[in-house]
Amino acid sequence: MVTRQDNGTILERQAQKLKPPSMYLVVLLNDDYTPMEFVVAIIQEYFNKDRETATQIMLMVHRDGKGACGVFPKDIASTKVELVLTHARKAGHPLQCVMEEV
Ligand code: TYC
Repeated sequence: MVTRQDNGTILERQAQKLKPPSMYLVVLLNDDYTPMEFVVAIIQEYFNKDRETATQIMLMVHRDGKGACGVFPKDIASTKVELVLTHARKAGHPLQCVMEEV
């Protein structure tokens, strides 16, 4: 952004610094072993979806190989990925969950 002031260059740098933080999609990946019901429960618990929406997302992942559960700032996305993976491993399922910069 260019402004009509003597110190235009400085103002331009400030505008760049103030751009909003990147957002990240949290994405579930399909596999052949994790039970559908487990995935639905994960989506409800960690992404605050109702049962119907969670089922639709799970079926999309099952059909297309991957599906987004939500978009969050970096630290929140990262925490959700860790919580989902920890929950899945404790239950003995190979469910994969990743984050992608939007
Ligand atoms: N494909 C799995 C099955 O048939 C279900 C599944 C859905 C697994 C979504 C992972 O992220 C996933 N049991």
